[in-house]
Amino acid sequence: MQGLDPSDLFRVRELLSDDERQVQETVARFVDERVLPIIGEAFEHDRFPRELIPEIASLGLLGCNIQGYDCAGLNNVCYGLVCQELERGDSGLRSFVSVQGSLCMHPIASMGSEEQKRRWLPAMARGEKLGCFGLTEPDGGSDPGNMKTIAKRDGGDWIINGAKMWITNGDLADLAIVWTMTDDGIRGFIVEKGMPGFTTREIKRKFSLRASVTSELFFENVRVPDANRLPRGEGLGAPLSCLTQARYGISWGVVGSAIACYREALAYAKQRVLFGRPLSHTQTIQRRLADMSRRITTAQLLALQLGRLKDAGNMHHAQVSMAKWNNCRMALDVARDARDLLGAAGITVECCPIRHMLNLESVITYEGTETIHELIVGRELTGVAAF
Ligand code: TGC
Ligand code: FAD
Repeated sequence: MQGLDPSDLFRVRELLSDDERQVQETVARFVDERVLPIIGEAFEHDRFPRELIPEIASLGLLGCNIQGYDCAGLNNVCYGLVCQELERGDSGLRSFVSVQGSLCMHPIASMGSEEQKRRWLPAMARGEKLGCFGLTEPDGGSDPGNMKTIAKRDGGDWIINGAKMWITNGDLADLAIVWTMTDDGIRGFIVEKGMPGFTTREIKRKFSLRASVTSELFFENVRVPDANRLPRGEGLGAPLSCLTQARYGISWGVVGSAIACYREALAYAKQRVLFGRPLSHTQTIQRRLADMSRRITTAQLLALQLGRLKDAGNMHHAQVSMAKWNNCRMALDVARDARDLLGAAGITVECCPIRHMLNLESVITYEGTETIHELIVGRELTGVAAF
C-alpha cells in the first residue's frame, strides 16, 4: 500500500474537484516562487510587499468568490484554498486579500447600489483601487454596536465625525467602508481618499503582522454624498455579515500557516542529530509531530465542511465562529510548538514559525477574539447571550 503524504494524511485533496485543485496549485506556485523568497525580509523591515498586488490581481484573487463585475466568480471552497495558500506565505498577504475581497468588495456587491458596484468592483478586482474596512474604534472592538463614530444628515449629504482604530490597509486604501451611528441606527458609507477631513495614520512598532499595513482613520466633519451610503447596509447585522465572510476565509487561511510551520519542524527534526540520532527518532518529538499533523488534519476537514455548507447556502455564522476559534487556536499552538522544536534557530527570521506565531497573535484577536467566538457558540447552544 502506498505511503501517506505527511502534509495531507487524510487525502483531503481527493475531496476537492479538479478545478479546486487547480486553483490551489496555481496559488501555491505563486506563494512558493514570489512570496516565500521575499517575505522574511518584508516582515523584518515592517514592509507590506505592495509589488505583489498586480500579480495577485491578475491571478483573479481579489474578490474571487464574487459573481460578475470582472470578478473570478469562484466557489467558496476555492476562496478558502486561496486563503490557505496565501497564509502559508504570510498572514499579512491573506489579510490584504481578505480585507479587499470579503470586507470591502463583498459589502459593495451585497449592499451597494448598481452605480457603486460598477464604479468600484471591476477596479478593485484589478487591484487598481484598494479598500479598507472601518468598524473597530479605540474604545473597544469586541462591542461594535457601541460605536461612537456618527453620521448626521445635512441636506443631500452626510457629515461624519469620529475615529476608527487598527484598520488593515488603512494607509493604502483609496476607499474605506466606514460603519457609523445615525439617527436611524448603524449605516455603512464609502468614504474616499482625499475627501476633506478624512485622514489616516499608520500604526508602527507592531511585533505582529509586520508585512501588513495597519492604521487609524480619523473623520473630522467629512462631507459624504448620500450616493456613497450603502443603501442596503442597515443595522449591526450589516457589518457582522461582512465579518462572517472574512472569518470564513481566516478559518482556511490559518491552516496554511500551520502547514508551513509543521513542514519546517518535520524537516528539521529529520536532519538535526542530537545524542547520536536524528531528533525525529525520539518518542517525544514523534508525538509532537503526530499531534501537529492530527490538529492540522482536523482543522482542514472542518474548513472544508464549512466551505461545502457555504457553497450549498447552508452556513450559519456560529459555525464560522467555531471554525475560526478552533483553527486559529490550532495554528497558534502548532506555530509555538514548531518554534520550540527548532531550538535557538527558531527565533530567527530565517525560520518561518516565529513569524507565523507572531502573526497569529493578531489573527486570533481580530475578526472577533477567541473569547468572543466561544461566547457566540455558547449563545447558540444555550440561547443566552453572555457577552
Ligand atoms: P447581535 O444582537 O448578536 O447582532 C446584531 C444583529 O446582527 C445579526 N448577526 C449577524 N449577522 C450576520 N453575520 C453574523 N456573524 C452576525 N452576528 C449577529 C444578529 O442576528 C442581529 O440581527 P437583528 O436583525 O436581530 O438585529 O449583536 P451584539 O451587539 O450582541 O454583538 C454580538 C457580537 C459580540 C458577537 C458582535 O458584536 C461581534 O462579533 N463582536 C466582535 C467584533 C469583531 O469581530 N470585529 C472585527 C472588526 S474587522 C477586523 O477585525 C478585520 S481584520 C481583517 C484582516 O486584516 O484580515
Ligand atoms: P477588546 O474588545 O477591548 O477586548 C479586550 C479583551 O477582553 C479580549 O481578550 C477580549 O476577548 C475580552 N473580552 C471582550 N468582551 C468580553 C466579554 N464580554 N467577556 C469576556 N471577555 C471579553 N478592525 C477593523 O474594523 N478593521 C480592520 O481592518 C482591522 N484590522 C486589524 C488588524 C490588526 C493587526 C489587529 C490587531 C486588529 C484589527 N482590527 C480591525 C481590530 C480587531 O477586530 C479588534 O482588535 C478586535 O475585535 C478586538 O477588539 P479590541 O482590540 O478593542 O479588544
